[in-house]
Amino acid sequence: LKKEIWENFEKIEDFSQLENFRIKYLGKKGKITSFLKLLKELPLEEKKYLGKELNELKDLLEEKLKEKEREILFREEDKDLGLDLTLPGRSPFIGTLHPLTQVIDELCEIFSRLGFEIVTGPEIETEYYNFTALNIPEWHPARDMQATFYLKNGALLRTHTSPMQIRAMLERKPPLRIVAPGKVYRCDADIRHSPMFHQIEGLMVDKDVSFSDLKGILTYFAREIFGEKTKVRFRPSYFPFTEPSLEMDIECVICKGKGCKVCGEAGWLEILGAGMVHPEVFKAVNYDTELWQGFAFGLGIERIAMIKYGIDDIRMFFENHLFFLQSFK
Ligand code: FA5
Repeated sequence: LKKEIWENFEKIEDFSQLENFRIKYLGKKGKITSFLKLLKELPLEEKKYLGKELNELKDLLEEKLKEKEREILFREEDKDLGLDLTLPGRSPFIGTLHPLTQVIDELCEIFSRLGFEIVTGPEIETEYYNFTALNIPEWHPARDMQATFYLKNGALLRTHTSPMQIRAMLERKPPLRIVAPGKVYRCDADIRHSPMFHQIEGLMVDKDVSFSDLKGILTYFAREIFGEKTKVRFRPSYFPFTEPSLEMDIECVICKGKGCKVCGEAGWLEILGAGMVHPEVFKAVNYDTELWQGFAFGLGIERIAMIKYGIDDIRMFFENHLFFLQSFK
C-alpha cells in the first residue's frame, strides 16, 4: 500500500488530481480509512503495531498533501499573474546525499583518522581475485556461501569487497592500512538482504598486529558511529581467508535487544565479518608470513545504516522515494 500511495502521490499535478487522491486514500471510504476501521477486528498486538504504522502514514500523507497543495497553488498563481517581482522569493529545492553515501563518508572519515588509506576497485572481478587468491579453491564448499552472479565470459560480479585485499597487497609493499568501500552482488533478496549492497573492506598489515588490535579497532569504530554506549558482541566464525575469524553484532538500537522488525526479532544485528589474514592469502601475494601479520574486516553498509536510522526494510534504500530521501537532510 505504501508503495502504491507514494507512487501515485508523485503523479499528482493539479488540484483535481490532488482531491481524487485525497478521496481515494483519506476519504470516508478511502483505503487508509477503511484499514483503520478494520483494526478493531484484529488481535491486540497486531492492532497496536498496524495502528501505529497506519496513523503515522496518515499524518505524513496529510502533511505532504498540504505541501503539494501549496506547490500547485504557487504554480497556478504564476500562470494567472505572469511575473510578479514583488512576491517573496521561494527557496530552491535542495537535494541531499543518499543515506548510504552519508554512512560511507562517515566510515571513511573514521578509518582515515586511524591512518587507513581509501582505495577503490572493479565490481566485475575474476574468480582468481574473488575466490582463489582468498584461499577458496574451485572445489571448496565456501564458494557456495556467497551465491554468485556469473557473467558470460567467465568473469563475475564481486560477491564481497575482499578481492580488494589482494589488489591492495599486490600494488603496495607492507606495512599498509587500507579501506575499500563499494558495491557487491549476490543472488539473495528479502527485507534484510538485497541482490546489490555495499561493503567496506578493511586491511592492516604490519609487523606486530594482533587479534586484540582488531577487536579494539572494531569496537572503536562502532562507538564512533553509533555512540559511546553501544553494545557490541563478538562471535567466533569461519572465513577461508582469515584464521581465527569472528563476526560482530551490534545491539539493535530500536528495541534495545528485546527483538523487533529491524533485527528480525534477534535483538542483535550482524554487521561484519573479520579475522587475522590467513597465511595462504599472504602466500598468494608473496608476503613473507614469518615477517608480516595482519587483520581484515568486511562491513555491511546497509546494515549499519538500518541500525543507525531505524529502517526495517533494506529495499527502502533503493526505491528512491523522495519523501524517504528528503528525511536524511
Ligand atoms: C563477507 O562478505 C566477508 N568477505 C567479510 C570478511 C572480510 C571476513 C574480511 C573476514 C575478513 P559476509 O558474507 O558475512 O562476509 O558479509 C559481510 C557483511 O555484509 C554481513 O555481516 C552483512 O552485514 C552484510 N551482508 C551480507 N549479505 C548481505 C545482503 N545480501 N544484503 C545486505 N547486507 C549483506
